[in-house]
Amino acid sequence: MRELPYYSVRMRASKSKPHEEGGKHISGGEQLVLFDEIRGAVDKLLLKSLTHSRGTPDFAQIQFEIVDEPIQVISPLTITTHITHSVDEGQLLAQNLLMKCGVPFHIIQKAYLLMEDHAELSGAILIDSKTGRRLDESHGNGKGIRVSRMDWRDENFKKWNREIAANQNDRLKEAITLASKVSMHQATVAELCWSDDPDYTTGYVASKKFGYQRITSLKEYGDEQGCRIFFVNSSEDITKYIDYLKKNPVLIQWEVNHD
Ligand code: WAQ
Ligand code: MG
Ligand code: MG
Ligand code: MG
Repeated sequence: MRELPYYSVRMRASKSKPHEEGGKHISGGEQLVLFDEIRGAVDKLLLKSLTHSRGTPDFAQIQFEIVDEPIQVISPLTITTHITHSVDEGQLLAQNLLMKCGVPFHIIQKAYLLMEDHAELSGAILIDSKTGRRLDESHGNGKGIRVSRMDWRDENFKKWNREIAANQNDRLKEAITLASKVSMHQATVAELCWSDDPDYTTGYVASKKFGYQRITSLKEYGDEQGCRIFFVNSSEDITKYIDYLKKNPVLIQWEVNHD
């Protein structure tokens, strides 16, 4: 039996100028869908770009392309939610989790400094978990690496959601999808993330070992400074790693008896 081909559909939207000319990042999105679903995916991404809490875009690009590589099907990371009552409490917890994953405290501090110096990112910063050196700058436009070609089929996500999360939310789906793809790779030590959307304060630390650890307050409401950092084992081939993040197609699938 021949499997149907999948298509990668991607969107990026910015304000005042395109990203590469220094415009403000508004929104991005990626989906992996079948041919008959391209129109729906484009529609959904267009709506996402036009109705965003970071502002109205002046530039947007939506594109699709066929994916030739075989699709890898993986399980979602396990999810744990920590209700925290202040940003200080949330941040302390995030840092403790990163240390449990093996990222030393002084590297975490370096990462926060790097992040503050690069406020206008549309992708993820890659940081060497042993030296704190940034690893992605010579790859791409300096705006971070955008992970792409991953998705979680709605039906399966809804099933997972009903039984595990009870939080019907596209953002959660997108974040776990990305975190599961990223964690899967042996070069990833841990990921730290919170949204750059001013109306969303929940973020997470993700890793193979501890799964997707949600933390409800990683920044103040109204703050437009987001974060996405991958702590990386740099003894792995970084060019290949970045290629995996951008190009390898991954679908998330949850099986009831498989965890
Ligand atoms: N690849 C790499 N980096 C990305 C990607 C991607 N596909 N998408 C977003 N980023 C980076 C980019 O720098 C953004 O500014 C930053 O992450 C935040 O993106 O309830 O919504 O899409 O469990 O605003 C996590 C918690 C929400 C969800 C994360 O991030 C939950 C979120 P956003
Ligand atoms: Mg997103
Ligand atoms: Mg894609
Ligand atoms: Mg955002």
